[in-house]
Amino acid sequence: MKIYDRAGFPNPTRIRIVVAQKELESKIEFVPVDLIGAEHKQAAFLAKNPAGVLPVLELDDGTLISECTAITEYLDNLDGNPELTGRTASEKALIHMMQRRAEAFVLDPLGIFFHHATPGLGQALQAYKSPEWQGRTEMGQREAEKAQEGLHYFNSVLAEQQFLAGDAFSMADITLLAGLAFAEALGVVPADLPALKAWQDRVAEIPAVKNRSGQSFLPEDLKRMGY
Ligand SMILES: N[C@@H](CCC(=O)N[C@@H](CS)C(=O)NCC(=O)O)C(=O)O
Repeated sequence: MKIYDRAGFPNPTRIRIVVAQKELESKIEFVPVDLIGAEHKQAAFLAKNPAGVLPVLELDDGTLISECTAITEYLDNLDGNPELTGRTASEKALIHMMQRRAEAFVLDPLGIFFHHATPGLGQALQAYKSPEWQGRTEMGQREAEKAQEGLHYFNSVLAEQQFLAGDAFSMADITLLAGLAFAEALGVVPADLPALKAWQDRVAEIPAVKNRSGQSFLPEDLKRMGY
């Protein structure tokens, strides 16, 4: 199998954690995509994923799977023990509910904030930016605030339970980890979130999160861009 990705970006890192958790490193070839050079917007990559985003999983028979949740479902089910996406009907439902909340409440608004209210990936990749959003104006700030409200919500969930979907580490935790790391890179994490912080420290000790197939959570690309 091949995974097309870019070191350290939030969504590729989600899948690196899954690969590490499922001990699939030896079965996967990681193919770096030049995201800063807009390789993912060229015809060859768009043929693999018309959404023009990373990561993408390519199976040995040529089947292409994009979207982190779909890739996670596939990799998690290969060994017949879907620990990250749920073994029972109710586990599956709760994990998908909480992971979608982590996307909708944190990752999605941060993506809009990053792309429209900050320099984002740069002029070459983002010729269009909402003009009224430049300079972190009110509209952009609203997206950052939405993500902060989301982090407060997860703080309240984690004050009651160990992990987002109950008492076991799951795909939902991985999505929130990526969201929180993105929020840290953008400097928008609220100060007083003790349960969220305790969860972050706890989850950081999970071997797959520690190792995550060699990827850092703060992309060198973003550091170079001054984030
Ligand atoms: N919903 C997608 C999101 C993927 C995504 O937005 N990936 C980012 C990297 S973190 C990307 O490729 N961005 C490039 C761009 O927006 O041009 C998923 O779950 O895989």
